[in-house]
Amino acid sequence: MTKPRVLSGIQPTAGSFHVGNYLGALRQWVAMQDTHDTFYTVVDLHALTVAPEPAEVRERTLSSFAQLIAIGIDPLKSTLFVQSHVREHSELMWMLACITGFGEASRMTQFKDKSAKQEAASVGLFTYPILQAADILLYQADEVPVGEDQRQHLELTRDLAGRFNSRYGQTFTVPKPHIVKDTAKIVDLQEPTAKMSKSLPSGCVFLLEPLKTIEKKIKSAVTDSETVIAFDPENKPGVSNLLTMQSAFTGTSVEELVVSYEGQMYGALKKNVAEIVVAFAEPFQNRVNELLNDKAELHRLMKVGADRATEVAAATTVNAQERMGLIPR
Ligand code: ATP
Ligand code: LTN
Repeated sequence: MTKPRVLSGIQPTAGSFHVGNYLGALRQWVAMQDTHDTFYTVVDLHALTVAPEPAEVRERTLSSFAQLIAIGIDPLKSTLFVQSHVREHSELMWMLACITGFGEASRMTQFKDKSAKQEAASVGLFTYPILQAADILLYQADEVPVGEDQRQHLELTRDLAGRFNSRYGQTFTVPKPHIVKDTAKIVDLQEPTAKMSKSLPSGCVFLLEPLKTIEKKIKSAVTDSETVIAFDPENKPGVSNLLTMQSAFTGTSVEELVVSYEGQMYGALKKNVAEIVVAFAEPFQNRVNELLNDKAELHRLMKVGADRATEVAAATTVNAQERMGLIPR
């Protein structure tokens, strides 16, 4: 039996991954390695959409690659690669752009949010979801593990795959999102109505920040004016978020945790969550440093991944080109 294929990507847009990325998506990436044929990519082309400094792109791409390995992505089990190393991503994107409606692309809420925050949004930011569709369709992925915020991009990917298949003949697998409900949205520690995000750093726990800072951020998390530890994301978003985090890191269900906290105050919950996250971050940080100290080995692993990814991506691209009427070289 062949295993179902998985593809997912993460942008190298911050110096460090955060707890939301880990619990919402990356944890699933690690788990799926045993049950799926997994392709994971650091999407550096996507990072260019907001015109970052070149030195920053380089450094963050290397660091993201190292962080993925440190988190548990095994380059022997998974095809782990840098997006720009496989030129087919850009090539397929163009073909998909030509079957995407302008109005359809204009409805993407992440573009609306991100462009509203910028002085001048690029065309690249606008076409970002089409590049994402190419990432996924090149590998004939069956499933795409992501957080809730990516659902609309997955819907577009499915529409494009279906449209291409019906217009030009069966070419692409139509992928499904793999969104784990319980941790699909980790909220900000200071503003529990917003998702935890690197753009709100004060309420975001970065896995590579000093352990003392991690502890401090969690211990000063916003809760509410009650005193009972209960799970109620509507009315007690801060407390519920901490319970979700503890449950996800330890495997103990939220219900069991709530029972175990009976009679205790918020301070106890914060102290435990801080300890648990620090215990996770410490060995993670050591491993990332080790990996970043051996750049030659990192580059070797990048090449292994890129070679393996290219084999699959090139076959899909040639097929799609022929179907659209482009003459093979
Ligand atoms: P930004 O800070 O610009 O919103 P980000 O921190 O969300 O970006 P991405 O690279 O967009 O980082 O996300 C990587 C993965 O992590 C995606 O699959 C996304 O769905 C998931 N993710 C990000 N933030 C959260 C969160 N707060 N809760 C759950 N999953 C999340
Ligand atoms: N848009 C995603 C990152 C991303 C991705 C992908 C996720 C780019 N290509 C392919 C899954 C599959 C994000 O912002 N988190």
